[in-house]
Amino acid sequence: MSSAVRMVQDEGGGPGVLHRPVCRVLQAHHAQMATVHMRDLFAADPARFERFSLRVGELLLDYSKNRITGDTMSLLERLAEEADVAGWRERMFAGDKINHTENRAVLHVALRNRGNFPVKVDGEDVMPKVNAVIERMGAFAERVRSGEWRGYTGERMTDVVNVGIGGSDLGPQMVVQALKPYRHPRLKMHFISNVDGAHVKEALEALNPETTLFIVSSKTFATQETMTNAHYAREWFLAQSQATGHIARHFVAVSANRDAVAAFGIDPAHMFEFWDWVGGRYSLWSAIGLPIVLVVGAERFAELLEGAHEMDEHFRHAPLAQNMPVILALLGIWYNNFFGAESHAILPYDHYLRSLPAYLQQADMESNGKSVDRDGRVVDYSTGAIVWGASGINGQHAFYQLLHQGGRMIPADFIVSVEPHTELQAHHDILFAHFLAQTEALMRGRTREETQLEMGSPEGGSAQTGQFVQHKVFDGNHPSNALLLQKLTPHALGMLIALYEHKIFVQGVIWNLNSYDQWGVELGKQLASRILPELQAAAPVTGHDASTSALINYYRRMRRPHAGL
Ligand code: G6Q
Repeated sequence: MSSAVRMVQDEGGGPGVLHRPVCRVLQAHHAQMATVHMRDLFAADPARFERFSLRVGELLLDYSKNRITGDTMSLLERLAEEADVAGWRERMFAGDKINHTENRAVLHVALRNRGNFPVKVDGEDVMPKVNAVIERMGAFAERVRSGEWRGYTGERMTDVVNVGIGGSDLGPQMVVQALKPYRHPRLKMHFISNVDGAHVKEALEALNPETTLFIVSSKTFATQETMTNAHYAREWFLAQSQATGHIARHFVAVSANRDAVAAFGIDPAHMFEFWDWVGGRYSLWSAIGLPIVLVVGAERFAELLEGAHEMDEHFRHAPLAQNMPVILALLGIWYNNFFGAESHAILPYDHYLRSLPAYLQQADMESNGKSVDRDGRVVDYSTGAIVWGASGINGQHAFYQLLHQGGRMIPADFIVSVEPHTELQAHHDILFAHFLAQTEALMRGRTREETQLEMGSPEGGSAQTGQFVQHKVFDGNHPSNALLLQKLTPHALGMLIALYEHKIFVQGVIWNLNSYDQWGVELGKQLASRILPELQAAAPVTGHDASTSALINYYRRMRRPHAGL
């Protein structure tokens, strides 16, 4: 095992929850389990699926294809207990400022609190303002959807452009894509995030300013990429409409910064508010979800919130041993900290969920990609996994080779719906068969004997000498979870996203991290603001390392002359 993979140390001494006594026991248990093959676990226990699967509403989790026994799960549950997952969970739901480095509560759960029970921040119940914004979003969306809201020439809106990045882009984009079957027939949704001018240019090329509505989505209203694109969009719009007075009908804002919205020229009456206790990557349930409401309507958005709330209730009240987010989190800890797995794959077998891996990549890696614990100490165990993935069925023809025979442990979540959105049942059966085949192959593998037998068969080509047998052997024993949705409805999607949010929360608690700040994104921003004027400077630049200075000077020499210089 490379030293870069920091697992629980034999000799404790360092800080952190992974030095709890139960970790020693887990480590000893890992030593036993390391050589156990799941094939044998299944052979020994016909009830393994019943034992290691769990249903919450329309979501089924089969976690039987993991390298676990009942003992593994009991020990991991003890770890969750010792780390006080239950206590931290209550602190989050109660509005405590668990994001201590920013002195903020973490209350995305309040945004979908469909029970409407009071949630207090600094003694104030936030529910009235949460409900008021949801209502305003619904009313506004209805006006746009019905065609009552008209552009400056009296036309109905046909296109909505969300200008935002990171948490103000990935969530709504993923959900709008996932819920495409529920979309409004007239409104087309576009997302502009990249400050590469090609993104905004290409997106606007096909649009008509008279029928385009812009949502400038930025919590801070100061993000350089978003503001650059928003200003460009404003110029593009004004180039045709000619009057700043028309902006009011074509630009709305989603932000926590009223003054900056007004300074941009958007009427604060057309601003949808959210609050500092909503983290960017947890914000799709807030006004940041406005594109979702516009595309699928207020009722469907409410269903999305209700699904998330159902998962919140499950997470809050189910015992740890039958708690879906807790189970997923503990399995992740098991592989990360005891087997040394470095990454985790998200593999949706659903065309509409193809952006889920990118969404979860931010949710997870920005939350738990940290190595300083809540008490400011550098940890000596590994934390957030590298989350990656893509549409599973396409992945089979691309990167699955490495999953099967690359020799690494890469735990994977397979996500699939029982009922498709199209009437193409034959397609869906094929998709479903492949999902099952992959999880079975990863788990079982194919032994040398089985391979030989197959190669000796007429299909396998008996003429072959057998020198390639080893190439066709699959070790198997690769863990995977299967998450089955009945159908990809707004409700099921809400449950699924909340499931992962809480999984991330639990892992953060066990690793003793603050999952809700993101200091790691700051340094690059700071340096970019220094470098930007240097790119346009008249004299050669020094003062960076030799590489950075040389690259700046190369760019200065080689770029097109700037019109403004
Ligand atoms: C998410 C992060 C980050 C943020 C973007 C956009 O948790 O904080 O992705 O959402 O940087 O920020 P603004 O909404 O302030 O533009």
